[in-house]
Amino acid sequence: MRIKFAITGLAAMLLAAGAVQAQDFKPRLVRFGYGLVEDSNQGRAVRMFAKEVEKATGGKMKVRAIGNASLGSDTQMQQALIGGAQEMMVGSTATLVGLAPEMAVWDTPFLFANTKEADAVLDGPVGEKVKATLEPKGMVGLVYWENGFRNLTNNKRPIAKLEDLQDVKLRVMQNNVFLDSFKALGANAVPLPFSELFTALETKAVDGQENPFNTVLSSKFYEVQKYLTVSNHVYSPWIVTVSKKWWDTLSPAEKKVLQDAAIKSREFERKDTREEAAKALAEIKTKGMQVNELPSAEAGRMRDKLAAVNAGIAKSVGQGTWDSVQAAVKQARAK
Ligand code: TF8
Repeated sequence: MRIKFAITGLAAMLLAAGAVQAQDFKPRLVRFGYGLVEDSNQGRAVRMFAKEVEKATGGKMKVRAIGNASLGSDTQMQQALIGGAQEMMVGSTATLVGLAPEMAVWDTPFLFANTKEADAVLDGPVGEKVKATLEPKGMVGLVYWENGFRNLTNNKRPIAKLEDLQDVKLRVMQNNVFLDSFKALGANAVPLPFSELFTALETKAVDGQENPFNTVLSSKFYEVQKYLTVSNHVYSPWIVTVSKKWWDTLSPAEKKVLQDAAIKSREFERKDTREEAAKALAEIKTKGMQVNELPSAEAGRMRDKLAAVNAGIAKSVGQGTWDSVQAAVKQARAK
């Protein structure tokens, strides 16, 4: 009798535990879109995130990683998230500026001197505050990922001084800070979605572009670009976002799984990106690109030219946010 009772009790307990789990995790499909190719730092991190979520939900929540901008450019995917037609994406904060103006603060040229500063500021209170501005717009920001410091490539000439940017038809992200920055530097800046960039370079519709080493490699820009100039002119991050419409249908346990997996993916992604970037320059050279470093005096001249752009960013993100970011950078730099 006793044993039977114990067994029934155990069975009841197991059933109850199962019921809790079934309630916490509904079968769900997460379409997670991104713009780069599958074999890229972006693709690897999305797949890592997918595995984490599936493991944590016992396979209840399935994450389908959809790369190559197959679900659309960054801005198209953002609209799909807002409308609830797509659950998740990762893309540049720069492409969110039209919706969430404060994101423009991350496009400030020469804002961070190194990744330590970037991590501290983005993961700190002001990074959180800027991320939170997405919610009223219909998206929930989970974490920032590293895209990397951006460098110039083009087919006209090595950029050894400010004047070398003159008349270079340079593709920029679809964002006024990038447009204004490169116009101020004398380039002929042309905004284009990333998904159209390779073709634009190949057909010579534009002469050049700017992106981190990792992307120059993964997107094979070396096939259509001759010169690479190490300029590190801006660190403009990626951000992982969720459809707010969909987020609101999730249980607290499901939200926690996504948040925890996002943090794990951030650590994985930054490490992976940095390891790849450290080896990238040598590989870019073997692919035949001619590489030069932008002399620091010339970077300084560029900074001077960008004073008015910086003032414009401060105005559009609000002086409070601008000052908080500057203070956070200063604090990180002092550490
Ligand atoms: C760019 C960005 C891209 C990202 C990516 C498609 O140049 O650096 O890497 O937007 O998510 O557009």
